[in-house]
Amino acid sequence: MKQADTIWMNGKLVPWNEAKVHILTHTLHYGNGVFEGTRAYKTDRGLAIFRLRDHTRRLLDSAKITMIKSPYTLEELEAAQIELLRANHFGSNVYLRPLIYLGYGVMGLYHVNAPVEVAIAAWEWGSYLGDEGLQKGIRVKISSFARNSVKSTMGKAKAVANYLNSQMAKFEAIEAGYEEALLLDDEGFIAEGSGECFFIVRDGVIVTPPHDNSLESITQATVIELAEKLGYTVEFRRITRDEVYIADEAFFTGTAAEVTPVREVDARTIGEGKRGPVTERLQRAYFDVVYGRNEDFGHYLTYI
Ligand code: PPE
Repeated sequence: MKQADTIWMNGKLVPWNEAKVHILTHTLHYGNGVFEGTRAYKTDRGLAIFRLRDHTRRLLDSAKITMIKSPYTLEELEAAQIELLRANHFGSNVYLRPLIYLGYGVMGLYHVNAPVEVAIAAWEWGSYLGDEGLQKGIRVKISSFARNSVKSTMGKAKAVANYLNSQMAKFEAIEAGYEEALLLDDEGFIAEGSGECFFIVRDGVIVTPPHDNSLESITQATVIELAEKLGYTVEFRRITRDEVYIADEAFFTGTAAEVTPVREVDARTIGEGKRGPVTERLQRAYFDVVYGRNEDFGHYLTYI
């Protein structure tokens, strides 16, 4: 992560190194906070935030789900993100991380009296799973951890606490020599990656699991929209691990991961063991959109 000049905290731009919290910050102890991950790309017309409105809306939806009252409106939060990018002089693509959290002042689990704080950081961030991963595909392990069950957590919220599950799965996969984890739900069907949505391609049909146990991914929605425009059939249905093993292609999507091909899952080579043709087409189409090269999708970009 490359340090920037300032971070937006509760309405003010503060120097990067001074964006601090008290040790009794409620979220730090009990995990109720919500965040977003949004990218801004260096287009030919300057820096542009991809799907700012959708990410900001999901941030507020996450807060609603976890009973946190945002002190800022959708419009104010959007303006803050734009202000932050204008104030910092970024030389390359940027990742934005808004966080609504419970601050210092109340201890104990009953959280509604804790002060609500908002911070937005932005930094230059390259490819999430490596440049080589984007081109050649990555090796993935199905996790021994089931994805957070809907019986006890709320996966539609991009909530801080949901990421302990992701973190443990990621650690396990890396420790085992893989690059990313793929989590099953508590019934054994594919849920999502530790921080990505998952797709397979079989006989030219693109398949992705429904959102029963996963985040409603904005990148997934974009890729589906692109795939349908390109004439592909897209199915939203459950996928089992053995179907993944025999898929022609597989890939992850996410704001950070963008469109990352998967070349191996649990020592089974997927397709030809490299980025497949459908994945490559979708990946190219995705980059055309985020870099402002596809006018049909211009409405998804907020130029700074
Ligand atoms: N599932 C999970 C669990 C998830 O965290 C993400 C994003 C997605 C799906 C894809 O959602 P979307 O970005 O709307 O397409 N993960 C973020 C966190 C990455 C991180 O390590 O931090 C991201 O991609 O920004």
